Amino acid sequence: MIWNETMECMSRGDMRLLQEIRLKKTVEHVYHNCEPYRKRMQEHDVSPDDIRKLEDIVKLPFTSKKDLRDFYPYGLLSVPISEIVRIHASSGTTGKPIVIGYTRNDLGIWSEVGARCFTAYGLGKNDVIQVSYGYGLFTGGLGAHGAAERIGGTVLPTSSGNTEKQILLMHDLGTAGLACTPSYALYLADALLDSGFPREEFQLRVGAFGAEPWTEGMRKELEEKLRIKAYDIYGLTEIIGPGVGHECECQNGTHLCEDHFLPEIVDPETGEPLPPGQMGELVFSTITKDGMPLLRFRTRDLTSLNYEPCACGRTSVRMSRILGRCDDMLIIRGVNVFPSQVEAVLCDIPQLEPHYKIIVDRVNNLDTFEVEVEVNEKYYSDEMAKMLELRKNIAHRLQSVLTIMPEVRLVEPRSIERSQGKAKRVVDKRKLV
Ligand code: DLL
Repeated sequence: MIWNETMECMSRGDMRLLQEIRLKKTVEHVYHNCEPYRKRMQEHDVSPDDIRKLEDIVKLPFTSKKDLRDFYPYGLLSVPISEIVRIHASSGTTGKPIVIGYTRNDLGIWSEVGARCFTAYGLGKNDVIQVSYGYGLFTGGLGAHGAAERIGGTVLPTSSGNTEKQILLMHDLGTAGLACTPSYALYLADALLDSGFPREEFQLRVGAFGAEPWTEGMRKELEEKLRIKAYDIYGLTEIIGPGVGHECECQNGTHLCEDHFLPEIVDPETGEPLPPGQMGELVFSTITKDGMPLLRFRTRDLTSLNYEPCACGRTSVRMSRILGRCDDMLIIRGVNVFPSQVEAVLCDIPQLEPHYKIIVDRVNNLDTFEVEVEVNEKYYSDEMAKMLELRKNIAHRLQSVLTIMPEVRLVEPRSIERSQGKAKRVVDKRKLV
């Protein structure tokens, strides 16, 4: 099923024209309404008049997470704050989050692209859709929620966690669509098997899984264990949230909603554009948003684009699975974590040495997250209560910045291996099967 045939099945020529018109309009909008963009464009000697064809996009400077941090919190808004009706946020590379403002129109675009996703998965108004992405500043919960409401589905806003209750509600209320991270879905799959409810008593048909990288192996496992079709949903806070792209019944690439988000692939080192099919860094320009449009935003996600029409009838470009990132961001239980955020917190605690390790693993399909840190000589003691108190304090401080709590291990001074070259502080033992 296709939600918006006009947009999703438009000829490539018409799509280019539409993108061109929308890109020009957005460039005008940010130039006249957002000072940092205007300044940056002037520095690059480019004005809105220079953007006539799609190819001219390369004249525009890139935007990065750093810009969002430098102009935190509202500097990159292109409308007065009175027009902003919602704020979401995701991790920045340091303690401060990246903040995105949405106008009412932006929220409408978001639910529209979300509706395209859920419709492509075969969900509709007769379906109960359980949203087990976290609600709050993270875009997963409210994003999937808006999409499910837009198609007229019955939303079950369970948020993440409380697994037993998730299974009970899934069973009793007849959930047909489950939206959560693929790793949480694997966890739920085991919980479902353990619940004692016979599988036939569930109505579950479809999963909308994203917010972290996953593989064909994980898809197979999820589809077998849950007896569903497992579909990819892609998105990022800076651009809008979940719904930037989605799979269709062919499960052969993630269709991007390119009438709203114009994609490019560039060489992550040089920033030079790469031809279709080549692997590189995904870059997006939002071409319809009002509140905080971003031009040429470097996602740091590695993928490639395929412009061939799809057997489902859609003509929209498809991206291959996200292969990884070209920065050091970790995604732990769906939450973005930068090692630099951990470091900033640890360095702020006087009882600690700046020697630490971040250890991530996956046990029973759930990510584990451990921070090992050296206590300084003056403070290190075998007084248990003192060490426990310190450990608790560190865990809470990390949680308040990262939103997830690591297991903290305090170790003796000078016990973490020193490196000769670049310190290897992150040990990611997860194997994406
Ligand atoms: O994760 C938005 C989202 C929520 C997408 C729910 C899908 C479902 P952020 O927290 O800003 O936003 O994280 C964005 O997560 O740049 C990718 O690295 C990664 N990511 C998101 N979706 C996928 C996916 C949300 N389907 C970052 N496959 C992105 C692989 C994904 N990685």
